[in-house]
Amino acid sequence: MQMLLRRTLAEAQRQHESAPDVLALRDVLAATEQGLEIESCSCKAAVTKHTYCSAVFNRKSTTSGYYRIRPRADREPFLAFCDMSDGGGWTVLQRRSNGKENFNRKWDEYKLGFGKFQGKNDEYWLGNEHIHDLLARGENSLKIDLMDWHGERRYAIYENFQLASEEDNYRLWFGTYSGNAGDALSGGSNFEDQWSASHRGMQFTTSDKDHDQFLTGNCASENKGGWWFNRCHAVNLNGRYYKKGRYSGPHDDGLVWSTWHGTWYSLKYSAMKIRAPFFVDSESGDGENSQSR
Ligand SMILES: [Ca+2]
Repeated sequence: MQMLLRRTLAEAQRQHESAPDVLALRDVLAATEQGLEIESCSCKAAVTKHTYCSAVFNRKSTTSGYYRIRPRADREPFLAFCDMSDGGGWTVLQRRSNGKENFNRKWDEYKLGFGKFQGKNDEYWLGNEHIHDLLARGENSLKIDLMDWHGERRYAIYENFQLASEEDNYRLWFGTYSGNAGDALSGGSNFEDQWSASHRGMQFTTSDKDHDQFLTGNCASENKGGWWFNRCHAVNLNGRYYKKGRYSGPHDDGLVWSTWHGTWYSLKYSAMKIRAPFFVDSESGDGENSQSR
């Protein structure tokens, strides 16, 4: 089986087959070599075909929806939304779209994941443990899709997105930025902002587990959601969902991407999604997201 896959992969690469096909084969091969399983299910109506999730992707025949994936053979499979638009092959880690889900939650809920895994716009957090396991499989790019209350869309891509294990409190790492939303994860344009608000190298903080750099308080308590807080943030996609955009209050606790609309504007939509960098190189990243599809 592995021999056959290797041969097929080599053949595909020789013939410059489309990136998704090559990647799919590479993933399947890697999975079988590591003894891992990647399976799919027909759990909900959104899944119309029995196919692999990120492993087997075919732009023409694969449908976005919830698939059961299993990055580690010694752990149970779990549901995640596979975004087959926007170049395809994306595993969605987080989505905000309507404010129906409560994101002001504790460590264990962020660890294991929460939300609704049914409709294509349902809000959820995949879970730090699942995200860590997915990222441990190989290099990944993170793409963040954003939309404001006028329907305008922006995006940010970060290469080499990584998450440490729980022992290191899911410490965040990411590489080079590209996109049109601004490099808010790095904290903003000036040194002072970066010192206080860059999320690079930060551990995850929730209201019940404080690992931020804010010595006299807890950023997650102030900002109503778990995140890789510094002192405190330039980005908080897990903040409060305000239904108008501009908001005010004692803390800038909205769904924030500071380099686009500032910290006192709460966005209408966000999605965090990952895939192998091979895909990103072959696509320019058009800023689209799957929300209207
Ligand atoms: Ca603190």
